[in-house]
Amino acid sequence: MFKQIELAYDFNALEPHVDALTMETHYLKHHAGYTKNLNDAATKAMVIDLDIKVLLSSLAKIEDEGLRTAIRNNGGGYYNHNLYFTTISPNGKREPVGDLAKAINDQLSGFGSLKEELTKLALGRFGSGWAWLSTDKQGKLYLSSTANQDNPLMDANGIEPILGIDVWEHAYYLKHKNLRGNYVKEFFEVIDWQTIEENYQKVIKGER
Ligand code: MN3
Repeated sequence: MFKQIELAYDFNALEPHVDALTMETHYLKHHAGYTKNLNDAATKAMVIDLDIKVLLSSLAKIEDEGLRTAIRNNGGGYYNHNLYFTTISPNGKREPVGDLAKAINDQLSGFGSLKEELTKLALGRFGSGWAWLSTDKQGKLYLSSTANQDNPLMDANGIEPILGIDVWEHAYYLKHKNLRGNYVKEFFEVIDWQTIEENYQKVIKGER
């Protein structure tokens, strides 16, 4: 069984940057839905006991096309939101820390430039999708965006996301309507870079 992560904060804890109704709907409806649908499809495909990362990086092994698509969409939705909801918090570090901060400075010309590039990817994604900061096991950073609930794990090339910005309209429409740029700007105000540094360490130490 795949289990939705528990939130470490209340739905209203990220106000005024992310509103309580968006948080509640996103977690209790969208994320819970992906989780349930993943469990249903993974049970039928007999992959319910696999690690989610292994499952997402080996989708081609699922022979039934309908189940493969269901697991890609809902497994992506499950994993992506487990990451999303843990990388935001009401009182986290608002700037990169530790080895990740150094890597961002060395490889991506610093935090300002990272923010700019990620924002560009988030706003440039047509329709629904995600913008990602990822790393490989050597600590090399990558910026990318994907459509739908796809993510960098699905490329099966050893690159793992450590931060994802959800740009589906359900992530911002209740508060920001069509203004995705306002949402992305506010989202940076609730990112917890301590958690993302921990994600980075887990990948380079092979613990994820
Ligand atoms: Mn979402």
